[in-house]
Amino acid sequence: MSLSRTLISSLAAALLFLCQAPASAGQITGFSWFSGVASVAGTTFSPPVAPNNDNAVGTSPNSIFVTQKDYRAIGPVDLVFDVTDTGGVTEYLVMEGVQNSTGLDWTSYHIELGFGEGAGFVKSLPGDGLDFDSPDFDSDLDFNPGGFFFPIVTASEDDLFASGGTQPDFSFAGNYLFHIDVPDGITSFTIRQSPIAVPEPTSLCLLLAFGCASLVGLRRE
Ligand SMILES: [Ca+2]
Ligand SMILES: [Ca+2]
Ligand SMILES: [Ca+2]
Ligand SMILES: [Ca+2]
Repeated sequence: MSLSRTLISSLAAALLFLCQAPASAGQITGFSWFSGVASVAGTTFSPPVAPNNDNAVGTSPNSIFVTQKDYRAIGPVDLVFDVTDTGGVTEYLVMEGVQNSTGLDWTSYHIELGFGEGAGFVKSLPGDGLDFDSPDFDSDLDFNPGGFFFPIVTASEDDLFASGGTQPDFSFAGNYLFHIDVPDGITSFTIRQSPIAVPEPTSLCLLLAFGCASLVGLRRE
């Protein structure tokens, strides 16, 4: 067989394979992350074992695993996922480990859905199909987006606020868990996450010092 015929045969076989490859709705095909305040390690995802499982009750067997996000300062981390568009809504369980290396205690944690990253981040709209298992939130066996540090969760379609506790400086939680619904009609989406900290100790000291100085000033008048 000549080289050109071999090449054509190989191309034909490759095209046949691509045409026969099964497509899954909302299948995640790529991942990247953006942040000026943190590092992200060990992110894995597999083809969904149960595509089009919206809206199944209970923990989704489709999963995204982020081993660790290590925050060095307060600010957002944008996890951007590429997805295929094939005809349904697939629900994923997102599992993350979160390290606080910011030098500050956190009082709450905010997770948002949207598109793009950094200054170009655009919030997901109500009713666009991309959501935190809204409106039923019926996969709440693991509805624990703030790990064991934050037991109180306020959920809406595109926002999760976890609070009611403190994640101390230099601590790690390996069980940030939440569900997302990934629809058709998009080529990518973003999970933005931001810790919220108590005021910096230096700022508090400055405020206290300013307050004391003011009182001294008042007493002298
Ligand atoms: Ca939405
Ligand atoms: Ca759902
Ligand atoms: Ca939904
Ligand atoms: Ca569900």
